[in-house]
Amino acid sequence: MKKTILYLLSLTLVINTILGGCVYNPNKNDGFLSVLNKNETILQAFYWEMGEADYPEEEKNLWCLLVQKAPELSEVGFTAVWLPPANKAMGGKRDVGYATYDLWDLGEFNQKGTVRTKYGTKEELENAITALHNDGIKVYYDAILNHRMGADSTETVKLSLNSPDKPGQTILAWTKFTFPGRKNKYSDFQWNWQCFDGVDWDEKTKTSGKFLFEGKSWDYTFIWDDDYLMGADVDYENLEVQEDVTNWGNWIINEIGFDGFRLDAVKHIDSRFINQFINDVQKSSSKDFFLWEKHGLKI
Ligand SMILES: [Ca+2]
Ligand SMILES: [Ca+2]
Ligand SMILES: [Ca+2]
Repeated sequence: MKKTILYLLSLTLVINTILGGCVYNPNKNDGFLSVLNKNETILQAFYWEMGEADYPEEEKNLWCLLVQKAPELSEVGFTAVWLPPANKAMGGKRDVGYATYDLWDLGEFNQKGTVRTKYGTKEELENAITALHNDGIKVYYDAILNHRMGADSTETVKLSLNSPDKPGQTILAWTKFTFPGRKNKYSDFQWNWQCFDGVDWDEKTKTSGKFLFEGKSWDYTFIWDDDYLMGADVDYENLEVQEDVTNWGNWIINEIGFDGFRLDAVKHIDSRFINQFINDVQKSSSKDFFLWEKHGLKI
């Protein structure tokens, strides 16, 4: 067996037992957790490392590597791969992908100083999905929906009297996302402070805190008052936000070809929206798509 495959195997998250109780199948009428077929095995096809200096040469282009390795992955028994967040993130091509900037940019537009993401271009990603499917392997998207980072510009925003920090004061928040490189392709929705509940940074005074915007309230989460995690926290009570993110989910499954999602930080996202997102995306597709959250899906 080749060295690279051994290396990938060493990174494998074999979830037969780990995830036994954490899988949600929206097609099940009972709505309860279902258990994976015991022969299903997911490969976590990436690891967390910032920068490029220490990345092995052959793994600098993950999407291309997966095209090459698809037959071997199938041969050794993997039935699915968990890919890293494939969208453009704040740190451009050095970003592992969790600092979501633009969900609609899968390495296609010159944004954040690069067209490609850390893992390659959109075309290379689509080639990887095709190759993996051809070898009978399903492909899951690591969806980072809780927050946005790397806004294109700031806005002056008044804080709620209920804000944990600086109640009633005004801050300068990084909340304006216009995606100038994408030029409204796929979606013409542009984000401003009203798409968020709050942020953790005041650019005016260069201070950090937990800032809740005026007229906003933290979303309803599984654990009370657990909405805020980091960055510009998305307001899933905003109907336009709901529509754009749901459209994106439909696109990822039906146009790009993914077979499911790993939902990042789902306990920090409005539970009502997550339920609706799952149901809407499932309704849009004939696939029985797959969902999980690393620490247990709480919906
Ligand atoms: Ca809210
Ligand atoms: Ca949140
Ligand atoms: Ca929120």
